[in-house]
Amino acid sequence: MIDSKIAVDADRTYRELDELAQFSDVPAPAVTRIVFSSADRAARQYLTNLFEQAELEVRSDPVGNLFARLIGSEPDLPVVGTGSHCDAIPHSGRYDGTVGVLGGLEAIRSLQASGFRPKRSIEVMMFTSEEPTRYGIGCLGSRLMSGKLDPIKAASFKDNAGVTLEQTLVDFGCQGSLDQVRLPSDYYSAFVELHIEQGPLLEQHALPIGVVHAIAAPAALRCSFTGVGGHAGAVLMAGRKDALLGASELALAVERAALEPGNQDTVATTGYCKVHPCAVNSIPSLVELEIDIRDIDGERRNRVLASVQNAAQAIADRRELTLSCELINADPPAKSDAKIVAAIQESCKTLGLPHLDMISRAYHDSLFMAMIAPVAMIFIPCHKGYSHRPDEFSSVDAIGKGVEVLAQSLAKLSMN
Ligand code: HGY
Ligand code: MN
Ligand code: MN
Repeated sequence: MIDSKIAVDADRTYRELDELAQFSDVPAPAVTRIVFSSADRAARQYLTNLFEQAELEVRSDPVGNLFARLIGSEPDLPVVGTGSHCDAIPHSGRYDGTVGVLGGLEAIRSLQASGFRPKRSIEVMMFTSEEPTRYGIGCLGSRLMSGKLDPIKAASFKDNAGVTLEQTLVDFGCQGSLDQVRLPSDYYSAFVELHIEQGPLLEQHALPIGVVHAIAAPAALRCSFTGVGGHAGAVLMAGRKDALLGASELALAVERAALEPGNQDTVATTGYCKVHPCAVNSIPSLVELEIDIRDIDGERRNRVLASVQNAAQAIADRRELTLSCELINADPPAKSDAKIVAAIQESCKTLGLPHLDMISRAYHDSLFMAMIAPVAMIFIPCHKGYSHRPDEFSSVDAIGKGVEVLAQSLAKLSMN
């Protein structure tokens, strides 16, 4: 039987979140921690030290996913997993992802301290490269674990400096080849991810816990327009082929395409724009955009995707620009598993914590873990829903409650 009050040390976790935030390429309160950067390397070492201090069995795989396991009484059974990511997009916050890694560790430590011995081993993970910053595609580590990303294709991914993932992994000291990352489908019996909501609903409803029933379907496009460069003063307006004007029209077309279905669950963003040669007195000859399109309804998302691709071609034709349009990813939405949802809801009840049943508009590694295991997510409130911003904030109380629910849920699932 599980003790209803497993003592979680939320203050310790909060301190660790602040310590982890120091590993950043920008000054606090912002955090920038791009995968395989020196800040990422320092963060990984920090986490490994904490995992080892907790006497967990620690390993990393060829793409740098970290695993820390509390061995159960029946160690050969499929494992109960938890975890999230620690990479952070430029100028973002300290709680996105990290709450799921350090919160998962704290849940395990609190179970250990309570004397609870799981039947199934419980494992906390840190996924490599959940953010798309370096390679343009999110969830690199969990995609490879789920078998949804071809390891040969992944090895050839290049960053903005033109360095392949394969070379970066060698330089970073990762061992093995990417085809060894894929997990067997019975590796996990359950996977539960704790994460800040990255939306305002829990705070608006003054509720401490969200139980996630589905994760929206993300898609990303890379579109580049090639025009004709030239002197900003000497080239007359007539006949110009300005690549940035084509890109600007496309960004507005992306907004129109997202609004057209008239459903709040359809969102699209042009978050990346690279202009060449990027000089005030030179006509842009090449502009590259990255476009993010999501919806909880996969079909509706695909219609928006198609309309953006059509708009891009029409703009290129009308402005006599050359278009290249690459689909980076178009993933299906994920549904949580009813059993895992029930375990989380029961844990909330045991702890007397009201919860909100909700969907996740952000994607998470659970989107891909859902392809190889029954998953669900636990959300905690963050201030005004702010995320991917330096003023991202979640309180020690909110995090403590989330870890308590996680600990109870992991304990339940490890005894099934
Ligand atoms: O973009 C996302 O949804 C996640 O935060 N990477
Ligand atoms: Mn994020
Ligand atoms: Mn995240």
